[in-house]
Amino acid sequence: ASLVPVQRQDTNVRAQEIAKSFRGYEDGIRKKLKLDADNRPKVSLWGILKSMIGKDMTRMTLPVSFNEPTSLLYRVVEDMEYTDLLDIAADRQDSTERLVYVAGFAASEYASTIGRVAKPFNPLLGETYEYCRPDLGYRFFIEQVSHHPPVGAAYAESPKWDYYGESAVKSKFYGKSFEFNPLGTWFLNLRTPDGGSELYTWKKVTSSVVGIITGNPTVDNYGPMEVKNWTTGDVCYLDFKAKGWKANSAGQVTGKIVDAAGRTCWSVGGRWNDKIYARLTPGYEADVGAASDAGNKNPAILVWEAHPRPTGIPFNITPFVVTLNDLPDRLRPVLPPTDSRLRPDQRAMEEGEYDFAAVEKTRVEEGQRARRRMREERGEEFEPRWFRKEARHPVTGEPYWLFNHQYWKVRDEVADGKRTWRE
Ligand code: CLR
Repeated sequence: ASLVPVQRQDTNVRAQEIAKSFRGYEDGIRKKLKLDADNRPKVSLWGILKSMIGKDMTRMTLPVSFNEPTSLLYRVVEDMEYTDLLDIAADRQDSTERLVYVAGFAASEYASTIGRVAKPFNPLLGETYEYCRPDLGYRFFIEQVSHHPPVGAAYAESPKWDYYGESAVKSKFYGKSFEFNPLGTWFLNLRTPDGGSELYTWKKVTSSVVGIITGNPTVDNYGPMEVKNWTTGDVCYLDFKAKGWKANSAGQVTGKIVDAAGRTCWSVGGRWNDKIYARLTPGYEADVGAASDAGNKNPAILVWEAHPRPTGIPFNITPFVVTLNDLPDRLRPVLPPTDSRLRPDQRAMEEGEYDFAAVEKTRVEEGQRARRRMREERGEEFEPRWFRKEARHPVTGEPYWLFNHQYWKVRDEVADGKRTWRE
């Protein structure tokens, strides 16, 4: 018998497999954009939007100066900024403690929304994006599988976990606010220290832009979130509170973890724009936060803390987002022609060439319409290349996008010079 614990054997094999995809990322992450300041023309959001009440964002034509140099695909990868929480979760012996960190991860996905009142580019049908982090040990892949409504299907892999799901957002402009309601479920497969694995799911809360009429637009995130461990039956209930009138009311999150027997074990609290704490509260629920903690025998533990947000990065993006649209010379030859990094309009936007970005955006979107007409003439339906819609998830029973696991295999062969992406 081997002395290596089961999970360690398995994680080593996975780590080696994933590391094959790191070819092209040898130069490390990008620290800076070419541009020092974005100089976008300042236009009033309300001036443009007031005639569009009741519409959803996909039906609006907005000047390109309302865009940021990201796309809806990039906005999904942004969720991967704090995957260290998933690595921590995977190493915990106790399932409720694992849930503390998984829930912390789910809440961390909102930190980067602050100050980002700008429209990401709409991905083209069949557009793909890959993102590897050799330093953090994961690879991520997403494909735009539907255009109307826009849907992206994603699959991320790390030695100790897989994270997958669909990003489909219903949006509506109400005048007072612009609401973004994510519909898809996110799935997390976590490999536990005993060699087993657990399935967690959650759905995203609502994002909204408020303060449009008063000329001070800000992003808020609010609503209930249920992070469920389907394997053990533990559930974390989080409540993202809508921002009130008080200046310091933004970002509040409270919640609790209840085990399969219905017993509360942890209380959770903090802010999605700052820190999340948890406190062991067996059989009861309590306030959590550094301040409420003096003299408590179960002090709150800091679960998550937002990375610093240096000012002065163009478009108000985060340092993590700066790394996304990077196209190092070594990566270019292994990317498929569908990769977002090759989109000329997004590249032009990032480099401050707004007029050129607008021209290129129109051009690539016309190409997309031509391809659709061609399919219609031939009586063909678009089929995603890397995902397939399944009617029932084996555990939760809901429809979901099944990754065919071919992308990274094909990429390896392309990198070895054995084939091209088109074959
Ligand atoms: C929320 C989390 C989801 C993915 C997602 C999709 C659409 C995003 C939304 C998130 C956050 C808010 C968002 C929205 C698209 C446009 C909107 C970025 C990331 C901004 C704030 C709207 C700006 C106003 C325009 C009219 C200029 O998993």
